[in-house]
Amino acid sequence: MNKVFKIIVFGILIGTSVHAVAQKFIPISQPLVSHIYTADPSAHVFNNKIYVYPSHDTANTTLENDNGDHFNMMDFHVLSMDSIGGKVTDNGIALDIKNIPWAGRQLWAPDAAYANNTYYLYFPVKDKKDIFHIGVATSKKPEGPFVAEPKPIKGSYSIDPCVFKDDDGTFYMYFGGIWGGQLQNWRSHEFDSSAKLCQPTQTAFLPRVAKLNKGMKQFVETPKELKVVDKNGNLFKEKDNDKRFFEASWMHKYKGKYYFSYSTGDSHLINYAIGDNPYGPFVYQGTVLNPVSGWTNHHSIVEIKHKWYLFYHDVQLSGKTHLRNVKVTELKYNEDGTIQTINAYK
Ligand code: FUB
Repeated sequence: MNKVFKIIVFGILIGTSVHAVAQKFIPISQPLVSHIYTADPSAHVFNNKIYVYPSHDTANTTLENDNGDHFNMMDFHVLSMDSIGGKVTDNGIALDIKNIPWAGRQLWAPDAAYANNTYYLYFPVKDKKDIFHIGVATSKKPEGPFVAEPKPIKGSYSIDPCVFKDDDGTFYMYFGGIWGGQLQNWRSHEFDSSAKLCQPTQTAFLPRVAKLNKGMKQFVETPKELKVVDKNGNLFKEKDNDKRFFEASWMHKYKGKYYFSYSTGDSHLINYAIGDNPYGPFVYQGTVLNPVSGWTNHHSIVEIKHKWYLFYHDVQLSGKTHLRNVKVTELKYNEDGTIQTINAYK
């Protein structure tokens, strides 16, 4: 464990917030924009330009709780830039919750994809019964504005979609998140409002994956569990909360291998596991990003002009859990394909 990480963990143990501890250190990168609060950055390169699809955090009076009610977002803005370190453009409102016919509240972390001469924006939002599903909206331009489909994707549930295009052109959606993300309510393919979180010795909840159809607006299969296992092939237990999946799936491919990365939520890490195909199993490798200031940790990993980058967020601008700011830093691989762990503070 490096020094900064040890101190942050110590801070958590003695009850000091991650923010208060991390704030004493110098951030390795600065917010991409500071005129609005942004989080959960899903980055893509479209037409040689970098597009970042973040959540748009807004100030509200909702009290902070474990369900994440204080993350009460109302719209999306797409950010774009020609190069890393270059000028960042906020392209204005790309999709407003009031234009999503089935939406109730809380527009959470989105992702985007390009196919069929169309840009697709995927987003989780609670429906009018307060149940998260994943929706899709389309545009002819990567920055939108996007037009939402009248209903959520059939068979979708929970939060944090990541849409990954494999080399053969097939698209897969990875998704799910426990606690406020409601994955615990979907042990079967029906919502169970009485469902409970796992006990410490039970096998932890697993992320989900489903292949998308050619039209990009439906699954072609019932979502499957994605196995993340240790080096002996064992699934993690809930008590292994510094390793098990919590939310914020991301998939990328490096030298022919599939890298599934995710947030561990209440232990605040971005971890990763490697597999040989899009469905896994994925073997746990370690940590991509140590805890950042704020409670949540959420990321994307993208290749841009032969270098790899980690997009992430912290709360440098506000010091408040639900008012975050997106950032980017370079990500490096070791010769054996493992990822060099990033500390967001010096
Ligand atoms: O932004 C709301 C939620 O916080 C996201 O969906 C999670 O991944 C966490 O970052």
